[in-house]
Amino acid sequence: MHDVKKLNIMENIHDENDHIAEHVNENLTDYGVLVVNEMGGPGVGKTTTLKNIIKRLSMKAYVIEGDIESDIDTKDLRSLGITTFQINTFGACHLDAPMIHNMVQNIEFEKKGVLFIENIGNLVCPAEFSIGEHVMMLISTVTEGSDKPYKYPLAFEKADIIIINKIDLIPYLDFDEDYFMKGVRALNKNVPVYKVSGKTGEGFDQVVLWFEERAKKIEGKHHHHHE
Ligand SMILES: Nc1nc2c(ncn2[C@@H]2O[C@H](COP(=O)(O)OP(=O)(O)OP(=O)(O)O)[C@@H](O)[C@H]2O)c(=O)[nH]1
Ligand SMILES: [Mg+2]
Repeated sequence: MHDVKKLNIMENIHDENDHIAEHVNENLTDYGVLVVNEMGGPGVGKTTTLKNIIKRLSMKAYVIEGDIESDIDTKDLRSLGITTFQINTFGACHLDAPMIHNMVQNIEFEKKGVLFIENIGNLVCPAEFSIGEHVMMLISTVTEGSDKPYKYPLAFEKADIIIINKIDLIPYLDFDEDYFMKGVRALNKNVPVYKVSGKTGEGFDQVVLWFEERAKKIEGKHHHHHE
């Protein structure tokens, strides 16, 4: 009986969250803004990836930084001239749609472009909550080990693009790419996977091309909406 009640409450929380997420998504689609939910464990290079993508991107970039505490990443991005907003959850292990909804109401999207949302460093909870994204970008690394798709399947299953970061460290590690990719493909047959180094910048040109192509689809919708 208790389990049934608990299940219903969890379902309601997810329904409510998904409803608001849909609203956020529609709103930003209207502005011609592609919304990217960036996920990955602590220290995999989420912020480093954003810096590498944004400096190569031909479109306007907006960033929302999600952290339990601190505004270290926000200060870092702002020092580079990147339009960045901070959300602190003070405990919660993931961002949710109401948090994003509240934040985007205060952002002036004066140009079309891409809104990158760096989620809380965590490979589990963020995968369970939609925050209005068009694209779920998962950052993985060669330093985490090749077994991560098998142990944290939901994030890999839901990803629209997967980045394997820190490839400059491959010579010092025993990352088994075949095993890793076998796990990825079992969960997500067609997801594009890009190997990059946030340190050297290797591989980011292709990632940026993918985002520019993906963002065009939003623009298309945008024009259509006003015709
Ligand atoms: N060698 C190497 N180091 C990297 C690479 N990318 C990131 N780092 C380093 O890894 C550390 C963490 O990078 P961040 O970009 O802060 O990672 P994050 O995922 O944003 O971390 P949190 O926001 O704390 O979860 C930093 O010291 C980076 O300099 C890479 O490709 N190669
Ligand atoms: Mg970060």
